[in-house]
Amino acid sequence: MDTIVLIIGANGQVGKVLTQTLQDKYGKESVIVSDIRNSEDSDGIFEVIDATDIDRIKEVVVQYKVTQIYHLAAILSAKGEENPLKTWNINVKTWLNVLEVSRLCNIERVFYPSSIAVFGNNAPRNNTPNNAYLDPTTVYGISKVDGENWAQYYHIKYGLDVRSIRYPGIIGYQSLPGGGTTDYAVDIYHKAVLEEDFTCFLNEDTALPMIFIDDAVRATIEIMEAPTENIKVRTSYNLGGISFSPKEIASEIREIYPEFKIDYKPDFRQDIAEDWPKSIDDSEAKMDWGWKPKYDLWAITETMIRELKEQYK
Ligand code: AKB
Repeated sequence: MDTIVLIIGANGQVGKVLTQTLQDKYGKESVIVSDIRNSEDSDGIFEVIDATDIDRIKEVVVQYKVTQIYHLAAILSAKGEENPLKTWNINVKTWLNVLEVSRLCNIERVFYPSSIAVFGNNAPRNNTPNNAYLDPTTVYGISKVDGENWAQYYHIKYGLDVRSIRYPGIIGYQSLPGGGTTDYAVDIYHKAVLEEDFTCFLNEDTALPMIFIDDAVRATIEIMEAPTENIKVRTSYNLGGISFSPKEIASEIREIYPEFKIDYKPDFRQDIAEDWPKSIDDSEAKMDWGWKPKYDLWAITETMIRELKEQYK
């Protein structure tokens, strides 16, 4: 059977790059791109889907004979705290709808993005293992723990082939992330290239796990392509890239922009970051499906600055 992919929540930071990569891989006619709002720069088949509406998801799946779903729609950690009940409702309901449609329509493979936000105060902060205790302190984190467990439930009970990664903060130049605690690590490059000062909402020493967008998208496709027997964790896999603090990223940026200035005004996102891991142990992803990150902080910095300079020209 030919692979027909549906991407839900495709207008976001991961969705944009994943769409392009999957279109290159399978052809534009085999990738159904969707989001709650139309996308002006969408190239290919686009369907508006409000993923809280299960009938609408089913309609598109049946119409295009979809075989794989990537469910990317979610409200992130910082934005989620503004309206916890709405965040819970959207994050959990959309995911349950995707799982149910996948079960009813015999979808072959489903992707679920989890996050380092699943960890809380009772997990080791350094090199946090895959099976560490999960007691998140944001509604986003709680919804992701819940989503991971539902993924495993559908796998055990119905044999649905759901695969999931816990993304660290993702750094990319293609779009601005919205509503996350790790967003500063994208904004900072924009300010540097515009030769403006940057005010960071985290303290200078707050280290968090991060990953470059190319690595994040490659990991997503690699886990989806891995042989079924290699996927041993059916909740979610830790995914490591690198780990750095605002002070460290600023110092890398100064290698290119020596005049770059940063100051620190921590807000409520500092509390969120303090409950998250500083670094991640992703040995299970490495062992089970061969995960290997490519970008270190210097490679990210060089690429971000080169690409953003082009964009701002
Ligand atoms: C966020 O900061 O909320 C996200 C995440 C780590 O899941 N980038």
